[in-house]
Amino acid sequence: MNTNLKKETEEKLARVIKVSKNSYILSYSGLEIPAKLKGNFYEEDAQNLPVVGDYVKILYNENGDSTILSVCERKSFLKRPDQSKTGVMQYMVANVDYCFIVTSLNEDYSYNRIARYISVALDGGATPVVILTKSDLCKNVGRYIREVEEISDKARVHAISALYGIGLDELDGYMTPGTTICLMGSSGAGKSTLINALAGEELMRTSEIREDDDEGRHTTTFRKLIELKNGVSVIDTPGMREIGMADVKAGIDDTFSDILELESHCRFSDCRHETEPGCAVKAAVASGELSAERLMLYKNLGAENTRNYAMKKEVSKWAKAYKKINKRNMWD
Ligand SMILES: Nc1nc2c(ncn2[C@@H]2O[C@H](COP(=O)(O)OP(=O)(O)OP(=O)(O)O)[C@@H](O)[C@H]2O)c(=O)[nH]1
Ligand SMILES: [Mg+2]
Repeated sequence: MNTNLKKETEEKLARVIKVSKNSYILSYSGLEIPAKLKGNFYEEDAQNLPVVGDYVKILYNENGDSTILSVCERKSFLKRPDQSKTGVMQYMVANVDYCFIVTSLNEDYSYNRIARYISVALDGGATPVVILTKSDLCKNVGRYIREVEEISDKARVHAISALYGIGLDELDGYMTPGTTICLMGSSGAGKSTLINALAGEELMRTSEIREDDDEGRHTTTFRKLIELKNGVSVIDTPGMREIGMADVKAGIDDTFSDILELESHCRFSDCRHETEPGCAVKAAVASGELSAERLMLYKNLGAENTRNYAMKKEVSKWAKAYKKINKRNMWD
């Protein structure tokens, strides 16, 4: 009797491995356990709700749902605007050390998209690592590696073939116990195949890219944290069609720090690098030091970020007001 009482009242630490609507699966003491949020969470902003990778304080219940009491401070936190472009944010993962940006070396490869993922990872406090997959299908791997290296000096890059085991040893350095790695990228890029190769066993389902149909084309359909036998945690995520910019200005600036450095030499501190005299950025483009495409990408991502961020702020203002009205009505 007394032991049961102790179990119900003592706070324990667990980690979120899966989220589906209002229910959670946690890793606790070597077990996968179901959990629900404590009632007061419903007054919180969406960004304060638990996401995959979060450490949470719980009341453990061995007979059913445990209760999540609070979310521990996050070491990193990755977010993007929801694809519906309504200003709602999607909070993806927390406490990730490395964000593997998985891109296959075929038509999936996009300089623009990689720059977006790098900005999101840097903004959220994770180290971006670009993994160019399916190197067995590509004849000029070196050219792609050099191009990715030019996107940002903050990102690392590796070319691999999970199918033939090429380049996987380059990833050994990330595989230290206690490390958390999340994998992000388009559907079919090879995220789950890479996890299986790193794990040395078939943990995740993988499949050929399907054409868009009513059932969608994703093989992985939800985010999940998997604890590998070597003590590394990996988070598999469903393929993303696009990665928008919102509330990640610091990450964009970090990715394009070379342009920021040039900006600091412009005559006017609010220079927009258009027609202003004494513009160091335009001068760098003219001399060939900076490519016009790179400058355009920096400007476009910044403008998109400002637009989406303004929408996000508006939406959270309305969400707060809505919650307040609902609460008042409850007591009326
Ligand atoms: N040739 C080649 N094919 C690969 C390689 N890695 C993955 N594939 C193939 O690519 C297809 C898609 O791989 P998945 O691992 O399911 O892709 P995913 O990124 O997890 O896709 P979603 O779960 O839909 O987001 C499968 O048919 C894999 O066999 C590789 O290194 N070389
Ligand atoms: Mg997958």
